[in-house]
Amino acid sequence: MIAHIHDATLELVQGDITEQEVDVLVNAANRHLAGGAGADGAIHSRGGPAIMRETRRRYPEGCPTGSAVISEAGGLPAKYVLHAVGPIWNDGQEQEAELLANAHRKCLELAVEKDCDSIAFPAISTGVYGYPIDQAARVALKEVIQFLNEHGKPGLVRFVLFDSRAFSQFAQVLGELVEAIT
Ligand code: AR6
Repeated sequence: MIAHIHDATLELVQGDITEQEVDVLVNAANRHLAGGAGADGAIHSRGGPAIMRETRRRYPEGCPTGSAVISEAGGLPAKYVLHAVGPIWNDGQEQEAELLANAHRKCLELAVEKDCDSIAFPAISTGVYGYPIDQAARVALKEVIQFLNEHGKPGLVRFVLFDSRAFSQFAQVLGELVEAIT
């Protein structure tokens, strides 16, 4: 599914984040940048140890929730990996939406700062961190649409949804949001 926001393209695909040929891949990381399961496990396993070496050296304190840090992409088909730390879901009582939106915005800011024109996000926080997928989709897509409306770039923002349920939830929310703004 594709939507055009100004000159930029917002795209939803079902697939594996590590297979995306874009300038920047976003990782769903943890505050310690310690590696883990899910998208994080796949990125480190396919990207190789150079990624962890760089994050350990540059970010020994890790990364706060709601933010992101950048590293090289090792063997992945991208220039950079952005390690974004989404919130752990706690019934929506702990500023989860704000933190999730901030993590997306920080990734977009870093991509633009590095002159990267394409970026792929997984559905941050919706796996191990338990964020309900429909609510996460609304927060993530709204933030991206707002950023593209304000900045007109990156030229391609792709959400890579791992399974058909996540894809259909994102597609439904994107349909509603695009209808609301056109
Ligand atoms: N490509 C795209 N999406 C994926 C992939 C993949 N290869 N693998 C899983 N997903 P998660 P979180 C989906 O758990 O919830 C890690 O251990 C998955 O189905 O990767 O932010 C970190 O180290 C889900 O929809 O990230 C942290 O400790 C989405 O990616 C913690 O998990 C996010 O699931 C972060 O939890």
